[in-house]
Amino acid sequence: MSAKLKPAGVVIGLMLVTLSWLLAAFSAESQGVIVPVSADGVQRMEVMVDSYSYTPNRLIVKENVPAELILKSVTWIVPHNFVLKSPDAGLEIETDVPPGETATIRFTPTRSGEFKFVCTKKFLFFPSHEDLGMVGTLEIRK
Ligand SMILES: [Cu+2]
Repeated sequence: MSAKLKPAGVVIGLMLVTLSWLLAAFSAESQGVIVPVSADGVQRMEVMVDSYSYTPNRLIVKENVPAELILKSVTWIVPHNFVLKSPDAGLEIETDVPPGETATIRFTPTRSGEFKFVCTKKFLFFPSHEDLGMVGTLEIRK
């Protein structure tokens, strides 16, 4: 293969990744995504963090099974975070996701229900990211 073809391959690859994210976002909005259990018994999923969205934005996990969310920022400048405070369900999460970086959160949900997570970042007098739609739902099933 010639070296000239490589950039085209990268572009096509990035387009496919973007397309799969868009499809995930579309299906996530309608019914949510069941977080799969990995071989090590952990419910694990990547969540794309962008301005101003989480993709997928409705995550479904089982209670009393350890979970791990890998938050991947795809922004260049804007910092985000992931905040979910519901101590009665074993959830006390506040994690920064700097631009272009990845943050991993681990928790074990202890109570079924629906819990809202948000980005609480805000720049000066602009609306908060939550107000701009940067919200999601963690659904915990028995
Ligand atoms: Cu944000």
